[in-house]
Amino acid sequence: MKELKRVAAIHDISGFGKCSLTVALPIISAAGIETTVLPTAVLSTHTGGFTGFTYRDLTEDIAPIAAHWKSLNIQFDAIYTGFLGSFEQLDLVGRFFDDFKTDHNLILVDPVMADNGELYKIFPKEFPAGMKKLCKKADIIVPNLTEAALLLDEPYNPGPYTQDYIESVLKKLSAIGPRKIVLTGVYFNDAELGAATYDADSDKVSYAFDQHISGYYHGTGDVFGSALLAALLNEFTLAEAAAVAVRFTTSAIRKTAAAGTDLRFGVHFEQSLPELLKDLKLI
Ligand code: PXL
Repeated sequence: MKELKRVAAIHDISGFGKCSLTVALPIISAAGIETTVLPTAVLSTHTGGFTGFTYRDLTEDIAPIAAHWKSLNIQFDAIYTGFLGSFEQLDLVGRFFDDFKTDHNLILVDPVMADNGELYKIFPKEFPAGMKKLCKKADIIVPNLTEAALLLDEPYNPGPYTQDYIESVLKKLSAIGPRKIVLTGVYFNDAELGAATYDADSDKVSYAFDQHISGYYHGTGDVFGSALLAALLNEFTLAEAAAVAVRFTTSAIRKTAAAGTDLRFGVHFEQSLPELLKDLKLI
């Protein structure tokens, strides 16, 4: 048997609502990859549409956890970050990258901070500038189109998009530093929704689309990012990995829509895991 690949997943854990670690851990593990978790906060629910949630900040634990892992000489094939709650957390995670980056591993930053043209209410308006600094250290970033506009300090364009617009956004995002970009929420018509990728090393752009199911389903960015990383670590190309992640996310949304679940409660990714594993040729 080959050694397992290992990811460090650095996100909050929102007890209810299926996002961040409650999504990353099961999806990446199911794809045959060891998932080490660094929880940055514990919440009762995510912050998207719930009121009265609890929030236990774990910022103080980040450096000691990293130091302990370092003392054990633990190495990671990828470091995956998502929701980070403060400038201090952005700084600490940047230092984690400096400590654990190697010539062979992949730093994937999902700059979770906004959707539908709006910065999440819990973030100050300066937050995107802090997130941009973290993105500079990443090999691959996975923004949606709202996050892309904030990273580029440009007005949000609600779409439908043109290929020219998407390709110019991809290239400007890559100029921030990451060699690979995966942009989510891309659509050229109302029937299909998906992702665009750009690889600066080959100067290649790719697109992956699936059926557009309307509605704002919470946690889909984390489902997408986790499946994307799982595919990349299973040796799929960037374009193939984005297509796998689009299919998996759409499948989970389709099941959630059919069940009529409250959109805040997260998507039924659990029931789509067998499809993901088939797509990844693991079963
Ligand atoms: O899915 C992104 C996310 C993760 N974690 C928390 C959130 C959100 C989005 O709202 O609130 C705590």
